[in-house]
Amino acid sequence: MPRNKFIKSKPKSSIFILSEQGIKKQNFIDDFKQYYVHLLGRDENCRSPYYAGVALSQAIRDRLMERWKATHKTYKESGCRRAYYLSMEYLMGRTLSNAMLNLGITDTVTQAMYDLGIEMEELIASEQDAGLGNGGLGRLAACFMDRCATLQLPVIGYGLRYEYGMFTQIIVNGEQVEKPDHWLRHGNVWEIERLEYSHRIKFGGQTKFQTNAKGKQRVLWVDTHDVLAVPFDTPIPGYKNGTVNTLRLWKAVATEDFNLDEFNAGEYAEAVTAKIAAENITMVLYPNDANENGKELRLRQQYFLASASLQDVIAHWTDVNGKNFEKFIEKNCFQLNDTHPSIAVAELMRLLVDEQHLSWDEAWHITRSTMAYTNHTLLPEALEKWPVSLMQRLLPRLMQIIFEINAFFMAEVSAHWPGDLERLRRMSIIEEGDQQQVRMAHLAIVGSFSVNGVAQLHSQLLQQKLFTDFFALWPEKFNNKTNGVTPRRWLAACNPELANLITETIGNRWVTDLSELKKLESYAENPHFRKRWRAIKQAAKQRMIDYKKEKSEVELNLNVDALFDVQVKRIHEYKRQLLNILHVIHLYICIKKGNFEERVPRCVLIGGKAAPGYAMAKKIIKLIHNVSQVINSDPEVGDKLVLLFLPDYRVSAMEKICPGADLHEQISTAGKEASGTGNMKFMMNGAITIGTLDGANIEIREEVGDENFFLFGLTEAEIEARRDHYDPISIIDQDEDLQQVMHLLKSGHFNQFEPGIFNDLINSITSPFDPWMTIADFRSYIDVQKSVENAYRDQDHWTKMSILNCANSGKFSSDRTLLEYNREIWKLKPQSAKLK
Ligand code: JN2
Repeated sequence: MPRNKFIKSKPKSSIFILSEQGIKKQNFIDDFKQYYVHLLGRDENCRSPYYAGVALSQAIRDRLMERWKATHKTYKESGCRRAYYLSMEYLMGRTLSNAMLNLGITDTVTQAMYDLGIEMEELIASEQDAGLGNGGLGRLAACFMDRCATLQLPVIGYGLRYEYGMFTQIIVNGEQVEKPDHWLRHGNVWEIERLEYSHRIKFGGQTKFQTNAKGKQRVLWVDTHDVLAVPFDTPIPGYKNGTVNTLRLWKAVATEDFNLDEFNAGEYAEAVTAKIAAENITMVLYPNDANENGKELRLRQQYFLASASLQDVIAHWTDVNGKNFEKFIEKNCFQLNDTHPSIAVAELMRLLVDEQHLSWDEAWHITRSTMAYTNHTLLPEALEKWPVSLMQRLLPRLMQIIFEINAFFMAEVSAHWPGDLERLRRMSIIEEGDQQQVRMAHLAIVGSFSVNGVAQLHSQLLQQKLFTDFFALWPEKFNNKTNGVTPRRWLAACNPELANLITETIGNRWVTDLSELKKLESYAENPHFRKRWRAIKQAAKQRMIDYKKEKSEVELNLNVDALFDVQVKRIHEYKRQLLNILHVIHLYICIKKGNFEERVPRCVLIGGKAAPGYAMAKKIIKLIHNVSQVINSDPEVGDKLVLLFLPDYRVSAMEKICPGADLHEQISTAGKEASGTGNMKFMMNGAITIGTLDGANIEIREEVGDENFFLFGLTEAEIEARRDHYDPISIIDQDEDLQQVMHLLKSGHFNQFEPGIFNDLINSITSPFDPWMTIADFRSYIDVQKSVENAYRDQDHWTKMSILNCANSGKFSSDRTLLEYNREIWKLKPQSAKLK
């Protein structure tokens, strides 16, 4: 698409070059007033902090614009190699405070607002979370965007601009009720619509073969129902480095002619219905976390993302290089965030063969050299499969291409293992059966040059279990990239008190080089430093208490000296919130029996959303609620034990929670949690982990040392060895504490007026087929929880452990992760953008 068509001749003075807006306090005050009064039309009678927040965001966005443009120009002029992150989810959270931090203007702006009598905290809190993601995978994508900009890597994030993000969770009588999150209702100051870069996406129709004058056969995809993909760009500022990268989210819009055809035929209602169907594609984020549901609309979303993003890259390429694709491989790389965008493998083939007229072999070489795939789960129920019949109807050309890719691939496998039909069946991209299905992970592996897991154990299990055949065929494709999180949001911004103490002690280089935190280690021995550390931790706990009390209708017995024990994440059986509850019930029994002397008061906080269709997860929430009602209202329990469910857990809630946590629960069944990233955020903020040998826990423990990590439970190998003779009933029989807990649960003590509601939960954990083997880990969990208390009683020692956790969290910065992605997969050169 030609750019800037409306400019006919080369102008003498470019209308596009503005002088940079100042970042002095007075400039902010002026701009703020300008936006508040003139753009938004508000005056002193407006009491809502929302509009002030918008006015300030506008003023800050202006300051990003020049840098954004300069970055763009730098990338363009250098013709550098670029990577594209394709993800169905970006869980960005709030933008304002992060933007100020990265521009280095937090103090100036806070002061400017103060002069105007405006509380910065309130403005920050008035911003909606951009909740375009479910959990780990979506938040990781957001951390990666931040880090790429900080490392000055030319990476564009591609995703979908959902009108409705992750639902808001409210709790009614202990049950989760989902409320739609219409986050765009009041507009979004951070995005810029770029109609000029729209693309057309095809659905349905049929394919036709055509032979051209030279006798070459081509495939035409015709009679399609097209939808326009319109990009909305969000600036992603690097940390104080002048770079501003782009997150490009696609919105589905009905094409005009498509509507007009029907409209002209007098079918007005049909035309409107078709318009709505088209625009439905980006209406809502699927809230399924790690479960696939196989809905047609989801496949539409996936193809929409893949096609729009690839067309965008190819349009940019042909703009500069015409039809010459020789150097395409050198300059481009696509990272697939799980299999959700993996239809991109077939779509790139289609674009190159059908539209750019490359040969199959050339196109396949390009595809296989530019695609890289990250897997984020080992759970079989989360592995995507699409019925061939659905794909044939919705994406007929893509289905042909997938069959063709598979035919070539099957030939490759046969050549490697002649006559091994069983292996062919296992490895095929097409799963045979009552209904044929496309295995998206196989498509992703076959079409990529790199396949990675997100923690050492996870990557190892991918190679040894899930994808063993593929590993045997292409060992060189497989690699590990342990996850990381951005210390800017997860320490500098969310815990400024601790961040200031760290900076005061070891300087500020840790913000961009987290391994610097190691220097804190020696201060762990310093009593004065420990005292200050503890005071900050206590203040954070107090803030959490105040926040909670403010929101709660009932009187809460919260004590700042209690051990704050936190588990916040999606509710899922494999994450074993149930194990946590069994422990809480055990403590409750101890108190009721008068066996609580010598024990430490504890406040257990649990938060998280359940997928709306996941009945067991919803029951777990109800159980937490009911247990907490019994415990929290029992005067005999008092402040010895408090259990709280935190409704509507999301990014901005985590920012409040992680500074105040003492203990963090990462207690999944070994081998089930791919990595976990909450564990990294808590570690940075000086919480100590109680956890199994699962996901990134293993590496966290390696970094911080056994003595600063509370380990319990079976290993992955032990879990698997136990499975076929697992007998939870006999474990219960042999453990008096567990017997009492199960007895109380079964007796209906926590559901006196709701008989039988927890039977499913009880049956699942007492079944010999319980995949999560909760009962198997009970004893070691309870015992280690006791040693947690012993450690906590010695506050000085605990503080030392806390400091050491923070000091050794350097590995878990997304800087390290991205440097690895870049060194081994993307191979990009950092580009330093210069402002004129
Ligand atoms: C995921 C993995 C994940 C999914 C999410 C359907 C499915 C989906 C599929 C999302 C949807 C939406 C596969 O559980 C792991 C964590 O251990 C890990 O830390 C993070 C980041 O690597 O990824 C999580 N996986 F509609 O979120």
